[in-house]
Amino acid sequence: MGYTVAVVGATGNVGREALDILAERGFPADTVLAVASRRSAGQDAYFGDTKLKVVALDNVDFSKVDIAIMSAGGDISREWAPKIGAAGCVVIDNSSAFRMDSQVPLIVPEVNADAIEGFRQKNIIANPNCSTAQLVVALKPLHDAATIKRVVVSTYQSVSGAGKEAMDELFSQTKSVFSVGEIKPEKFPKRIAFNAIPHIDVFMEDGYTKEEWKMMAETKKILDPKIKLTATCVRIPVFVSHSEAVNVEFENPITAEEAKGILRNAPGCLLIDKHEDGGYITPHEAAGEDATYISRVREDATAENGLTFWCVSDNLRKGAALNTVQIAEVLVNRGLIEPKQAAA
Ligand code: 11C
Repeated sequence: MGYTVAVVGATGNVGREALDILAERGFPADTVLAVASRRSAGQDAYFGDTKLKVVALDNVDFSKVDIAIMSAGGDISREWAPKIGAAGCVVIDNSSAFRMDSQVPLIVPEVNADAIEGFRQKNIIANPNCSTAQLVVALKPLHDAATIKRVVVSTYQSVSGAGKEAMDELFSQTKSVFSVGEIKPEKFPKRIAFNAIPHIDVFMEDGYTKEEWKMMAETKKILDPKIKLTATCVRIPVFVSHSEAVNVEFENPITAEEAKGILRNAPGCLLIDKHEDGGYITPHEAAGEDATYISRVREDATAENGLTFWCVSDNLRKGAALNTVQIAEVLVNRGLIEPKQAAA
């Protein structure tokens, strides 16, 4: 007997990707529900080749559902995740609503799968921000080898992180540049076509943006609270995949060759690093893929034990939907939940 899984936010970028990935990886589900707002109810969604009718969130009896993967935004999660959890369904939440809650584990399976045990407190597990997920996958094996003291990261983030309308805005602005049409930013604070915007999410009091703050706070919670991290997050005109330029200072010596050897064998990482034209990964090539790609690993001569590298991953997959499905797999593979239908 398999599990009953609900994907909440099934019509959004991440929800559609989650349905695809559940099917691709053969998740042991007997029943998959595509769930969204009342406005989207009745639309079609696809679980592999199976067509599903989207059902409205308030019509689902979550006491009969084993796992709910939620990607419907922070407001919906804040309202619904506690209710769904209280109904006995484990919520894997992709929003930022519960990430810093001490009773909610924040999980990247390659990094801190053992922390998942804490989910029983609220029946909620949080999925990190996309730019954090790929970063910690790359940092974890290096931290184990030489202990990270400080990280300086600059991101180059795709527009899909901001949703479907943001992707449409890049598309229409790009066409408008060549057809003399007026360019009016709507979703983004400035024109995104042929531009770079150093502003993602809201500003905080100290001048950082919330996206930058999330990278710092989530890395501490997932990997190690002692790691110091400063980030500059930038939106660029790319549809899918976030890129990051990462500079790391370690407690102990580590050479670029040692780091490459470690990253070559690290879970979730794929090292593509040749010192020749095209011997590195770009966002275009990472889109649709599961790995966190690492390129351009080199020693930083300006720091005592410093390394610099380039890291790229599909923000809708490892940064969101894939990570939520991997968390669901940890629950199942470790026998932490049983299908309710079997219990009935
Ligand atoms: C972006 N990283 O690229 C954001 C999207 O906290 O889950 C994800 C926001 C979050 O705009």
